[in-house]
Amino acid sequence: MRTNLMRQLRRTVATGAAIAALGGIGMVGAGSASAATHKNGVVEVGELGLYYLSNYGTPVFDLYVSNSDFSNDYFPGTTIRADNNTESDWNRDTYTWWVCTGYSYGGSCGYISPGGYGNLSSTYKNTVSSAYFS
Ligand SMILES: [Ca+2]
Ligand SMILES: [Ca+2]
Repeated sequence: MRTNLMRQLRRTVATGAAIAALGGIGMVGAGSASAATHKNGVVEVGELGLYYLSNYGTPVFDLYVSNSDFSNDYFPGTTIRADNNTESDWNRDTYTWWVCTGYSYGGSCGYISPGGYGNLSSTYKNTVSSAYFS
């Protein structure tokens, strides 16, 4: 499993490349310097989105790095807890993400392939408490 530090380095490299590419066509704007922003309620490239409701019903808990414990997390901009409270997913990353029913990647774990999305199966619906990419 890759570490979150490696992940941060990867993000830095990717951001630089994106800025260079945009610079060539004159589209560098105020927003272009920020890549995927962890836990801002928007599922961006490089993130896993876990939705409060089935069929991608918002709010959505968006993760860019692994999170071993959802118990201190809320859906961004809300007071709704993310722990044991998600029903559908979208993996907008190039890595495989695993969701687990226990903290620290314990319990049952199931994977979501890069680009994968769907409603969580009965095992994972409203039971996910941690998630990691690998
Ligand atoms: Ca985001
Ligand atoms: Ca957490």
